[in-house]
Amino acid sequence: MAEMRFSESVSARLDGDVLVVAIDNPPVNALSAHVRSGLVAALDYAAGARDIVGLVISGTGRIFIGGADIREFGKPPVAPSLPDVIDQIEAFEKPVVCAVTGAALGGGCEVALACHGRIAGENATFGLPEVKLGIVPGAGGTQRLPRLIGTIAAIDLIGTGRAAKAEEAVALGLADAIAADPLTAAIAAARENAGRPLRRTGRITIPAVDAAAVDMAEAKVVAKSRGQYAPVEAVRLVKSAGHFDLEQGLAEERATFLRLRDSEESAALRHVFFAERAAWKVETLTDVSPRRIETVGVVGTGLMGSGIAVSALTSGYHVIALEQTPEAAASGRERIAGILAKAVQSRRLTAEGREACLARLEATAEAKDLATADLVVEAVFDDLSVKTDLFRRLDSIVAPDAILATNTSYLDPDTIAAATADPSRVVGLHFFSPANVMRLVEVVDCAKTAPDVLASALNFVKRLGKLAIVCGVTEGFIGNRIFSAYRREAEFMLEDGALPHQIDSALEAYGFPMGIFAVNDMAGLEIAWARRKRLAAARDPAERYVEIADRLCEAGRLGRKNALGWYAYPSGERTIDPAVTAVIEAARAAKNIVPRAFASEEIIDRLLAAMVDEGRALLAEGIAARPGDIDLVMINGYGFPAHKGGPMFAAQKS
Ligand code: T1G
Repeated sequence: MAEMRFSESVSARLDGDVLVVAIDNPPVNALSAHVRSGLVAALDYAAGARDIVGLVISGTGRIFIGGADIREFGKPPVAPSLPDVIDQIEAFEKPVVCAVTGAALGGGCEVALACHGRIAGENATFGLPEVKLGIVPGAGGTQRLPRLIGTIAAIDLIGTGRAAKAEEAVALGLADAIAADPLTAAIAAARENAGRPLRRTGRITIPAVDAAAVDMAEAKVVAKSRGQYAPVEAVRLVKSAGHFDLEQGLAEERATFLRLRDSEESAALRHVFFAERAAWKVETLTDVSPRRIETVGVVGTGLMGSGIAVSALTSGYHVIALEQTPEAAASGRERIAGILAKAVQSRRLTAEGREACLARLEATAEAKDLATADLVVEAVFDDLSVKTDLFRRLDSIVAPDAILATNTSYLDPDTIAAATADPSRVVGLHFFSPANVMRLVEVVDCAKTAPDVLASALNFVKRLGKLAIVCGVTEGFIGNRIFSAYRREAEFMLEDGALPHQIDSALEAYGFPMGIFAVNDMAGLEIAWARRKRLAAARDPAERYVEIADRLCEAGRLGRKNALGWYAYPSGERTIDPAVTAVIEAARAAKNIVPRAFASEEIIDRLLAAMVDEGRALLAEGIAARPGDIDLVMINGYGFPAHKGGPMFAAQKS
């Protein structure tokens, strides 16, 4: 039978006596106004057609439904509203079954929850990621999910926003079954249920649970929320589903959703969402084809190199890890195998996955073995002559079209590139440690980097599942330049009257997982100390310079590794150390500074202002392309709270 069209994005065909509705709204099948009206039109048609016994909802393309259309937020609402469409699905007198191929997210998951049956394709995922956008589900998710899978599991999924894969969804009771051909299975299920009493999710009674278990699940979400409202509100709504009837619960959910949708937190997280997508769009790269990368060489298997190797292996690349001696190569291989084993332990990788990774790994002490690499990333000691020597050698070993990447943090990649015969194939890939965990990679577009080399580097980072931010050449790139400015300002405040723990607790209350001094202690104080000593001769004597950190290092306080830094760690716990306070007081006295009190708000304002000034300088110099890129660097590399949108976004708000 011919195709029926219910709106520009919703069509249907008849499979015998079942109406099979298809949503086609690229790129992610969001629930835009014409999708909602199309679904209602299809339901109305099926209700009036006597020979139709049931209905199937499916999505064309790789995503079932990606959720509400985020671009409609802030615009006047257009009827029918999603909650109305969903109520109509649940109340429909004929069975409605969804065939979920790909992701059912947010409103897409809520559509699925309201159906009378849910068949998952093998690649299906179900998730309510709203808290990641600073909102709560707004079309019944917090009320229907606990009815289907229980309060505890619903708190976990909604509170974290994580998606469940098909097998987990079936185990939880979120999906009824997995089918290789979900459409055929859903059609059969609709037909089978015709004329029978339907299982309406909203009518299910939530099984009673132990209050202590609920408290524990809630505490887990709260602990991770870092001061963000949405997860806490989401948990409250899920819990309330046990006390309210559906109608009351939906009304409370809607009210909370509308309140949070207009919140600063949600505006910040939406900014982050769109900035993440914009980051990949590099103007100079339209119509540039990337080179093929299958085999990745990693030079150096220390903490950084082994992390990069693991990341490449788990993303399907062949990896050749180079070390200086066969012994070092063997222990590098062991280090990599160790990280993979931990990933298996924490269930991020299967045992077979680990075996497959190890089968794709070659560890060698022979540089010539890198001849087959399409890309070589160096992660050796950050010393200019070490790196230039290495690049000179690599240049004559790898194929002429292979790409050479440096992971330097502070050296000039243009100088490193100049050691090669063809600097156009050199690019910077600045990973953050531990590289198998941290999502951010600054992709450094060097003076001579060819466009297709830059495009290949971006493609590589994308396949690693990480976030690439393109940046120009400058000392410290985007992140470390801002971090230095922010650290300098924090140290000015120490001299002016604040103490490390006051600054750290202001930052932690703002949403950073750890304050700047605690972070420095973690990273170790000696690298920055060595750098300050190196730069001392060139420093302008008129420039304000805080010596406190130098005094601490001279006193042998190098951070967590020796249990003494900005804090003391007598039993591993961070504690305020009067000896540090004494060093700070002496520094103030030496400069005749009369200390004054700082409120948390002023601390944050000054640190933000320092970040933003440096950010503006980076934009003016053309090092960063967009304010959003700077926000993403600080969020993903330096712990800036995503729900504040990053420093550039936060400054624009205040
Ligand atoms: N609305 C509008 N545009 C969207 C969108 C959405 N929900 N999701 C993605 N896009 C755009 C995106 O900006 C990009 O555009 C393009 O689609 C491809 O995206 C009532 C309140 C679905 C897993 O949070 O997680 O439902 O840059 O590059 O890697 O309770 O997009 O090409 O112009 O990310 O294949 C809940 C958000 C909404 C899902 C696909 N849903 N999206 O990933 O492609 S709130 C979400 C994603 C809600 C109800 C409520 C991912 C994806 P452009 P992409 P992808």
